[in-house]
Amino acid sequence: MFKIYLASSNPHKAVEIGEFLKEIAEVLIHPEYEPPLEEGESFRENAIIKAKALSELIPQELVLGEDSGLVVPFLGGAPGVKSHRFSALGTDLSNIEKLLSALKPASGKDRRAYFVSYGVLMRGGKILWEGEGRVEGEITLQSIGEGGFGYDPIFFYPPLGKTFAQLTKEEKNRVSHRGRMLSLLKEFLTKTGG
Ligand code: ITT
Repeated sequence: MFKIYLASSNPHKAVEIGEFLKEIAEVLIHPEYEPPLEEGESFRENAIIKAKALSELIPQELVLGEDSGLVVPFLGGAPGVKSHRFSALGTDLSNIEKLLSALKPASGKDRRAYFVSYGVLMRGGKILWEGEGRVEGEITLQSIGEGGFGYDPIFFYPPLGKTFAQLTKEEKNRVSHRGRMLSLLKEFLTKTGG
């Protein structure tokens, strides 16, 4: 069993990641982790910034930095790396409201969007593994469903005919950007030998 410390302040991510890796790793939050400023211009840069911040605190441990977000081509890629702070208030509700109003002029085809999750596994400040997961969908006209977090209620996933907020944690992990990134990480960990 691996022990992996997650460089994140988002409890929803911790639950999804812990659930996904539970057979192979114990996923922990370090109480002294202070989220660094995410000043990178890419998901990869921000994932490295987060992993490095935690790795400096506990250099002997495995740490995972994850940066994710929603990319809407009609909006030139926004909210992208700024997904968490898209609206001035930065709450899930205000982010969703801002996105829905920005997409008012968009036709059906222009409502395409995809989620990205970039993961970086580090020990002692050195990258041991990195990988990316993506999932494509469409932005709905209004929120549907109660589960998940962030933009899940307005992210419609055509193969299942539901928004991410209508999926169970297991269903979301099976198809999501984070689940796809984590299955690559799991492959790496399995090869390395737990
Ligand atoms: P940490 O940086 O501390 O991990 P965070 O929530 O700020 O927490 P990010 O910087 O990676 O994480 O921002 C990701 C944002 O993208 C997140 O706050 C959501 O708004 C959105 N997002 C990412 N994954 C999502 C998912 O699975 N479902 C819905 N929204 C998601």
